[in-house]
Amino acid sequence: MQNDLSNLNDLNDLTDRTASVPRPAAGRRRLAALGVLAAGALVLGACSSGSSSSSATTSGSGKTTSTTSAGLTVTTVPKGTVVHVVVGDSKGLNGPMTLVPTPATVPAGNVTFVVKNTGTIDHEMVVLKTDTPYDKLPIADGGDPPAPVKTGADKVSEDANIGETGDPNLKPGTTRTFTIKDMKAGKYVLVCNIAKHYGMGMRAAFTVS
Ligand SMILES: [Cu+2]
Repeated sequence: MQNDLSNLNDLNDLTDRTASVPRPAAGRRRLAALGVLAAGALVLGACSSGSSSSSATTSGSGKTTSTTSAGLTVTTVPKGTVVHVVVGDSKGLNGPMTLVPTPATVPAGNVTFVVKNTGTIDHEMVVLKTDTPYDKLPIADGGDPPAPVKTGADKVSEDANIGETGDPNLKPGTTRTFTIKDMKAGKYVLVCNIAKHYGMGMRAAFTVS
């Protein structure tokens, strides 16, 4: 194989070329898909998901390590901005919970969220596109997926969900990464929408400038 995949530029070069080939060989297609997953920066027609986010296991620094079909290990840093989000608690449902993004304001474009659960119970992180202040979202939903309920509401609506850590929830001590492509300038709210967690403090303002 002529291509050296030891750095991001080469991987992107290969991905770009592959994307322009009408019917790439299976191996190359898989390689291209890996590139998209790793870089979180390209959209190929082959993507069947309607979601704008992708996920991969990372080291916690935003770097993604993938092993190609050729057996090469490729470490890439996603294009765009990396936001580290720490979700946590110290007493589960018996104490306050926190969700802290750093930085809380980023430039428009691709944004990779590296979410680490430093708490004692499962958490998640959901990005909502809303102008409502982060601590004023109505707790009017319940169930999974969340839906409006007349009594026993313990979640906020996820109608404005544009990206999330997804299933399963993050176990204590684990980290998960996902990228939202082409985030537009505006106001967002980051929440953990596991039952009761939003109300117990797992919410933060997030701005794209
Ligand atoms: Cu939580």
